[in-house]
Amino acid sequence: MNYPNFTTEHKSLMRKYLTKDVFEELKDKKTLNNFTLENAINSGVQNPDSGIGAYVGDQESYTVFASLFDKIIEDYHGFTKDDTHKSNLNVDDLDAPLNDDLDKYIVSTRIRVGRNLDNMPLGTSISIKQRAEVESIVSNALSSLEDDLKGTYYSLDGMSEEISSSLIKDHFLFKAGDRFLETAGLNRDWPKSRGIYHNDNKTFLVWINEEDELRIISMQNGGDIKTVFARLIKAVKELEKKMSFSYSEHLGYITSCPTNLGTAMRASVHIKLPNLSNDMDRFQEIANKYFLQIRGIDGEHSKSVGGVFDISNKRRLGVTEVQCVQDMYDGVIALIEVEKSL
Ligand code: ADP
Ligand code: DAR
Repeated sequence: MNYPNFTTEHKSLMRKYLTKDVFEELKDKKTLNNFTLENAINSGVQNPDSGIGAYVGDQESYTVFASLFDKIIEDYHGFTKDDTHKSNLNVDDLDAPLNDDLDKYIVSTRIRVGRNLDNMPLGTSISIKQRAEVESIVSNALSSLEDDLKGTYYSLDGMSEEISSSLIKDHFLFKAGDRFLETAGLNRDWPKSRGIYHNDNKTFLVWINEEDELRIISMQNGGDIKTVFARLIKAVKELEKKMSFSYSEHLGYITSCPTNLGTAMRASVHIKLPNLSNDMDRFQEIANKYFLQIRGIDGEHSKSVGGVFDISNKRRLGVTEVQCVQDMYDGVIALIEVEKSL
C-alpha cells in the first residue's frame, strides 16, 4: 500500500492525523478479521469531503490502528486515550418535564442507539454468512418481544414495493448507504440480511445490518422526550437479555464509525423554527452552547424543509445516555424561547 495521494480537497480528521510516520507504522498491520489500514481509510480517501474519513472493521481495529484512531477520537469527542466512558440508562435521572411549547414546536421525537454483536466483525468487514447470522440472532430475539414492543420483522431482501414505499414515507426504512458507507464496505451484498422491525404502533423500530448491526430506535410524534427515552431503554434492556453487545470500558459501545462510540446515541427532534432559521449564525451559536447538531429532516447531509430542522445531541462519548438526552432537551427549550421572542 502506498501513502494516499491526498489533495487540498481532503479535509477529514483521517487526512489530518495520517501523517507519513503514522502511515509507515500502520500500513502492514491487520486485525484478526484481516481488516487493514487501507480498508479503514478508503472512505475518506475516495470522498475528500469526508469529515471523519475512517471506519473500523472490528473492535480490535481501535487497538491495532490506535495511532490513528486515538487522535481522531480525541479531536472529535475531546476524549483522550486515558479516559473511560460511563453509561447511565436510568430514565429517572432525566430532567425533561413535558410542556405545551414542546408539543407546539416539536413535530416528532426520535432517540436511537447503535449496537454491534460481541465477537463478530462489524458491517465493514463481515462475511455474507456472518451477516446472515446477525440477522437470524437479532430477528429471533425481536420476535419474542411482548406488549408495546411486539411487532413484525421485514427483510429488505425481496421486500414488496408497497411495503418499502410505505416504510420510507414514514421515515422508518433505510436505503442503501450513501457514498461514504459504500466506500467503507457497508453496502456489500446489499440487500442481503438487511431488514427492519417495527412494533404494531410504529413507535419502536430496529434496523438490522445498516451502518451498525443494530440501530435500536424509539420514536413518536410530538415532544414527549421522556416517554421516547423510557421506551428505548426498556427495549435495549430486553434485547440485552438475549444477546451481548460489543463494549469496552474505554470506548463504551463499539460502532463502525468513531463518531458514534460511547453511548452510540442520537436523540433528535424535528422542530419548527422558521424565525430563527432566518438568523443561522445565532442558531448555530445556540447549538454550539448546548452541544447540538443541526441536520435537515431527511437524515444526515439533507436540507431543512419549511423551517423544520433535525436537532440532536452532538456529544456521544464521555457522556452518559441521560446526559445526551439532557443536552438535547435543554437545547430545545433554549431554541424555543428564542423562537418565541422573534
Ligand atoms: P441516524 O439514524 O444516525 O440518526 P439520520 O440522521 O440519517 O441517521 O436519520 C435516519 C432517519 O431518521 C432519516 O430518515 C431521518 O429523517 C429520520 N429521523 C431522524 N430524526 C427524526 C425525528 N426526530 N423525527 C422523525 N424522523 C427522524
Ligand atoms: N460521512 C462520514 C461519516 C460521518 C459521521 N456520520 C455517520 N457515521 N453516519 C464522514 O467521514 O464525514
